[in-house]
Amino acid sequence: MTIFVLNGPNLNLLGKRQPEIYGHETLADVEARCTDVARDLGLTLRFLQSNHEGQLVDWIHEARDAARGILINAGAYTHTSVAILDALNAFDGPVIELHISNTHAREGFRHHSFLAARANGVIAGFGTQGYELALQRLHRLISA
Ligand code: CA2
Repeated sequence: MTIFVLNGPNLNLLGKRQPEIYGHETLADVEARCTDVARDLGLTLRFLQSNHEGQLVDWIHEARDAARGILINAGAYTHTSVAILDALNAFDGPVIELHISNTHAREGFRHHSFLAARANGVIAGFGTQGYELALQRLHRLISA
């Protein structure tokens, strides 16, 4: 049961800038915690990050044959990318959209998500703990 965990632009800087918004954990810390949770749930993870929209689209295409579910923090592409929405629409399994911060408590341009219409659920504002919650939900959805 493989899950793709996709992280979009600038998330490679997690833990290195703006800790008041995104916390102190690095993306490597998040990956380590996700790997522990996944092991307990019997999931296999591919944990990926790119600053490039097309790379994220390519990984979503790859997930069509290689993954049962997708957890995606598309970063700022959440608010701009019809291409990522189209790619997710071509994926058959469950998709959870995740944001570390509560995007609804931030600037107006972060309130709209192009991806939310495709997502089975959206997690926002739970910090990096949201990744664990999303994995638990994906596990439930693909085990049902
Ligand atoms: O809250 C989230 O997870 C976001 O997806 C993060 C994106 C932002 O554009 C979304 O509106 C909400 C930004 C990721 C930038 O990550 C950084 C982390 C540390 C330092 C600088 C940027």
